[in-house]
Amino acid sequence: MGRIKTPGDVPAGWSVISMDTVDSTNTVAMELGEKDAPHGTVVLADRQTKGRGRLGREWVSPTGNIYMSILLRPTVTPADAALLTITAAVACVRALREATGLQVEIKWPNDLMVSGKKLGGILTEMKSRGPRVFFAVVGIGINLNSRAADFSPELSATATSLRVETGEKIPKTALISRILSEIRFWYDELTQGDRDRILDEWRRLSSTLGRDVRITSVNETFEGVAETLDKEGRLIVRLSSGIRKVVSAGDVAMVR
Ligand code: BT5
Repeated sequence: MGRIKTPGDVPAGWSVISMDTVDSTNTVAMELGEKDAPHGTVVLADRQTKGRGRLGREWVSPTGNIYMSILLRPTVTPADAALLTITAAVACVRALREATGLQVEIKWPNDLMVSGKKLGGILTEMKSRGPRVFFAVVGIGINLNSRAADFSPELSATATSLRVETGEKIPKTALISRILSEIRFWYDELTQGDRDRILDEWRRLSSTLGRDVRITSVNETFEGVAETLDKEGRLIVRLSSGIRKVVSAGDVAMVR
């Protein structure tokens, strides 16, 4: 499986498996989940050959950025699992803001944005057993050291990196430790603490709420105002007719 190294600071009881090249850290972590690897196993890679986004999309994964997946054995129901993405987004944005001072924001449901461009994304996958989540994998990709010229012409209009935004090369290990400790804190809040605190923090860190948005889901596209996030992590959108729609999956584009 490649060399194993531990970044400076990993939350107590968690462990890190670090590899040079993998197809996808999410795929590796899902396989480890099937093999009874413990809660808190973190899979890190320098690059991915088949990095994945949602709905079979590609996550472009050259060397120098963060690709990491965390295996969790949560005591939540599958219906609550959308909150894992919400929780991870809060953790990542807090860590990124603290580390860089950049105004990183969350675009519902899983985008980490800065200056209106995509800095990173989260992909949560899970395996259920009966009414429970047997395990979940939270995958995080963050563009750290890509330069503007490294992005394909297609991505350069929509993607950015910490290096592009700050003009500096960003050390990876310290940032990973910071993200992991935030994830641990907010994950404990989700499973044992106050969920409203996570939702409030998400609302505070989001660029989506209060905006005119266009929602594209598997079977429809519509526009409205993104009003709030509900307790299950769904987006509530008010149409011009006044009707409110509850969106549990889809893509958001800012209209104005
Ligand atoms: C995501 O999907 O944003 C989830 C990305 C999760 C990636 C991590 S890396 C570690 C772990 N292992 C994996 O295999 N995946 C996770 P989605 O919202 O569907 O966005 C995908 C879209 O983002 C693509 O269709 C492109 O338009 C764009 N994109 C692809 N690569 C990008 C990049 N490096 N930076 C910015 N945008 C990118």
